[in-house]
Amino acid sequence: MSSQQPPFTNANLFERAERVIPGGVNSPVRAFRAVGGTPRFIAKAQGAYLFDAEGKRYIDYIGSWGPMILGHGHPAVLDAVHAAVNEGLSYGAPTLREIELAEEILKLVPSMDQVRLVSSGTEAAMSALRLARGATGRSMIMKFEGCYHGHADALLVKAGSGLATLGHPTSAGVPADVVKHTLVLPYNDLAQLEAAFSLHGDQLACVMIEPICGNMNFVRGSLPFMQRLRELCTQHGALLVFDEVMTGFRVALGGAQSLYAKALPGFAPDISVFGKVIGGGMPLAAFGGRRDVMAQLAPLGPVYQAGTLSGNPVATACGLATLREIQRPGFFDRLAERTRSLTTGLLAHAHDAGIPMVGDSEGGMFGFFFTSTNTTSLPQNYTEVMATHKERFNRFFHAMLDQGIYLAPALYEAGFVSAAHSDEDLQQTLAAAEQSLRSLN
Ligand code: KE4
Repeated sequence: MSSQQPPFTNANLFERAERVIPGGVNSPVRAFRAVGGTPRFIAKAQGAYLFDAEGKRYIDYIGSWGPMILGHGHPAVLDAVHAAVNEGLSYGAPTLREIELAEEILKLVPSMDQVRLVSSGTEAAMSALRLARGATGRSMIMKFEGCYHGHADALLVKAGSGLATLGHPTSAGVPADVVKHTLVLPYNDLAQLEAAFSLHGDQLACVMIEPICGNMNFVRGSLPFMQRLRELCTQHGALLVFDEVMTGFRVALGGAQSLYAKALPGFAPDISVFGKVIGGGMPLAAFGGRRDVMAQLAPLGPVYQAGTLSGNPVATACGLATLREIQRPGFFDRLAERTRSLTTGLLAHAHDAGIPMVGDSEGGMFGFFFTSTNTTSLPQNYTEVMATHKERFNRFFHAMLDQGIYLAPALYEAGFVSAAHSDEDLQQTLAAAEQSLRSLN
């Protein structure tokens, strides 16, 4: 009998997938290569849970890498999607719902006067980059090591050998010519920031940054760093682009920028990029900014950007329902409290097991690191993150997975709690963590 029939196992599905899909996955991190083992093929999801092809239940702390802030299958979201589906899947024409979603996003992100909807975070970041270059007439851009802004060529760059040299591609297929305008600096490094701006400031179209970097698991941009970055961008006429694809509507209702604005009155990026939560699990992302900058976009201005499914009526219904739900009174207070209690619980069990661990959380996003020493300080940049204890992380990951706890399968990825995670789910998670951490000794 061919393997096309049940009983499905994760192993036989992975083997079958690898025959027809490169690496058996449609996005590399899903292949578990960083942690080893067999990826779980998910058959369905509900609330805080995923169910794999073998029927095993997992408490889900990936949430589709961020979008599922309400949990899976929220009734208000499903109702909105079902209603939208019945009105048609795609029109390729403007709709009322795109206006409603844009108005909702702009209400929550006052730094933006206008926003354009697209279908993925990569597309949003790539478009924001082109917009910044078009609006300033400059080619050079700056990003930070450890930040990921999707897989547009110009952003797949690692640091050059120094400030004078520009970036090198991190991927085959990206010509050196494409990334020669990209400067890559260490995250949170004030001295290098100053030096780079003194060398290149007046040539910079923009600086793109993850304000809290979830692609280094969980690293905050320090206040002095962010404040100085804002000042230098303003001083040199470079646009500050906040990539909030992961942090937007996740770490706070107004995203990470609202946290920096609280601490630094008047702080605001010039362009913001969103994704994940604003689509509620469907392909939808966005970029927006000041009106004068957005006016550069076609059909108004010379910067071309387009998309067949941009503002798709079903995706916008999903996103709008999600954004409305997260605005309910107390939503973020409860989510932040749950996420914080999970993180502090993990740290407490690690301490009791004699395993060095540091961690942090903001809103519904958290991260933890197995440190190589008994340091209590959090990693501040990519080098420090990658120096954490990978082998311990991987053993912990699998020990938790075996107990039905589904964490991100890489030490540089963040974790996410949803509104559907109950106290019992957190208690079960911490009980599994206590057992898993003891097994690391
Ligand atoms: P997408 O093209 O994957 O929708 O978004 C790209 C992107 C842009 N900016 C930030 C800050 C992001 O985190 C992402 C995508 N995040 C990864 C997880 N680190 C998505 C998971 C994956 O690649 O499969």
